[in-house]
Amino acid sequence: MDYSLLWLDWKTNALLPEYTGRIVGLPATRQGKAALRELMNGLKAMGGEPEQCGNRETGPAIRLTEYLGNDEKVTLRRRGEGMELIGSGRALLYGVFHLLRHLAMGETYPEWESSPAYPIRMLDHWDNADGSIERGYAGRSFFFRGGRPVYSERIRDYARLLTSCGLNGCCINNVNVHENALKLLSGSYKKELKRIAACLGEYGVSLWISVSFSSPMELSGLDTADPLDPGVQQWWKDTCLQLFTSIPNLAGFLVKADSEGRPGPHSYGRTQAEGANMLADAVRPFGGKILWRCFVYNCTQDWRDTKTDRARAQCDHFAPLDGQFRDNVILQIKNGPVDFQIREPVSPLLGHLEHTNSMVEFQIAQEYTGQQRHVCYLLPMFREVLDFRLEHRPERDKVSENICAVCAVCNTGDDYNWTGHDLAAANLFGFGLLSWDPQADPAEVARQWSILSFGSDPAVTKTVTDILLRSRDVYEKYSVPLGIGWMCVPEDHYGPSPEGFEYDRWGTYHKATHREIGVERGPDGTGFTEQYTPRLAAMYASVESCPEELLLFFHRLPYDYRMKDGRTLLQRIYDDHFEGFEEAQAMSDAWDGLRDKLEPDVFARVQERFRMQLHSAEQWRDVINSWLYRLTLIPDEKGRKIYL
Ligand code: GCV
Repeated sequence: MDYSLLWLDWKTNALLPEYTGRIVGLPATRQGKAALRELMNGLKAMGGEPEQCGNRETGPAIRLTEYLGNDEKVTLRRRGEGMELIGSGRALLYGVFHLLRHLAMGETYPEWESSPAYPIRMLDHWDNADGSIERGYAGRSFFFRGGRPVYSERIRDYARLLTSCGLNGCCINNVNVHENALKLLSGSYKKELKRIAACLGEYGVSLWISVSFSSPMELSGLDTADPLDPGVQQWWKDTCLQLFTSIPNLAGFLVKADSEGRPGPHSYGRTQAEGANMLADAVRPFGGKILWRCFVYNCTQDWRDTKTDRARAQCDHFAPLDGQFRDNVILQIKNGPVDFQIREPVSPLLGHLEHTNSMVEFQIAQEYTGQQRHVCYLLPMFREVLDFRLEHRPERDKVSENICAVCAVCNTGDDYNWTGHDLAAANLFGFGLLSWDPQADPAEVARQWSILSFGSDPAVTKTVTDILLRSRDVYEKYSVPLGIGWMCVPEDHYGPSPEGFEYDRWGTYHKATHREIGVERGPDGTGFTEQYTPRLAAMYASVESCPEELLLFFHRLPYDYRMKDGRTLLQRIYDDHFEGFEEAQAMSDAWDGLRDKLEPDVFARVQERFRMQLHSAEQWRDVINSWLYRLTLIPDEKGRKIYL
């Protein structure tokens, strides 16, 4: 096998309790059977010798009790001296993986009664038909090769990984749908898709595909894709009939429309709701859903235009449409108002949709957070977003209570370790657990992941957990300061380039001069703060009450502005950059201390990533500090070396 099994390796020193020696119960469904197989194989991998006893219960055992249906609620409870797992086939899968995880960590009776917080918990792949991955940092696609989808055993193991951490959906192709990926709709790859869907389905994972809004033109030569055109509507209905009837596990479509050059309803003078609803009507007979992205903004802005603010765009476009979307449309909203930066406020749009389904889109592909060469554990950020109180509706105030689904742009590829950086797999595992339970504790998730991935040596667990939990703050310190965003190299988005985006069309400006930096987003500026409810709007609008980590997201300030601890803004930025690099060095040293405690190849792979991270962190420190020093001519109070 040319890939690892990540946390499903089950190599552990755990002492298995007696009841794990007998398995009772004969699940009838494909998913139930998969659960039984996983249980047997998992226990064997842990050194057990489980015996399958049919339905005979002759002593302490694990009993699998399967209910018919598709419900995801799972119960694990003590039964005499043994355990019982109760649920539908797919719920048994979750139960089995939960049990195995906890046995592997040495827990004897991991009782659990749980339902996932959301019915849709999925990963979005940005895989292209040619096998490349947009913003992919872990090799090439394992879904596509040479222009078409391909089935492989790896997809089965991928489905196992997803289910084992609670995920149940996967969109296999890029939201930017080009070339052969267009044909996923047309039936050309029906056989391949069917095979992939069946494989995912055995593990309770639904297949989704991204489609282009102008498919009727691109695939069939229609002269319009206008959503109100009866010919277009019929085209989508016919296409969906073909597709959904041949692929039973297809859940629906993900659509990026009117975004970054992609076609959409705006080209025909129609609203986003009219566009989404037309597709929703076409998939409805098959129980399908439309995930409609809200990443709609002007990406051809002139940097001299001081009126337009990209942060405002999503609310401006979608908030007025609340209530106009069909009930099988879910608006997919990036966690922040701009684009997956290391620090952004929560997207205000998440609060505005009272009568429309919405979901949060996170990104575990670390596009702006170190590209899986830097360690950056994102669960603390995701928890902050899910816990954020929007203050729109007291009864369901938090983001986590306002949404009906979650997804993350995926960080996997065909690298041996799936995620490029071994430690980046913690984001995949953690996102799964968090999507099941938005209250999951990032520290506990990190601890579990570390034990399951690297074994139970407490020194390893402590070091790995510490590194993960510090990593986001460290990355933030040496990279882009105080919420200002961007400052990375255009195109590949890796490494520092403080003015790289400044005179370009993307609307991501900081407008730094020798006196001040930042865009004013309060009522006297772009008015973005007004998209929040009044208390939050006032909090962000005032420099005094704005959270300091977001200061330069919301405000334009002089470099001698005094922070709460008395330092100037500029000194804070200098300090963060020096400290951030030193802390990255400390994380790398901590990893070096594990040399004798880990498998040599794992140790070496991560050590190599730390080498890349330190090189890049040093660049970030020096480029940002030098740039600001040259701009302001204000020296570092501590007299440290700033390169010129
Ligand atoms: C898939 C950013 C990325 C693009 C990505 C886009 C999106 O602009 O750089 O690669 O396209 O977001 O989320 O649609």
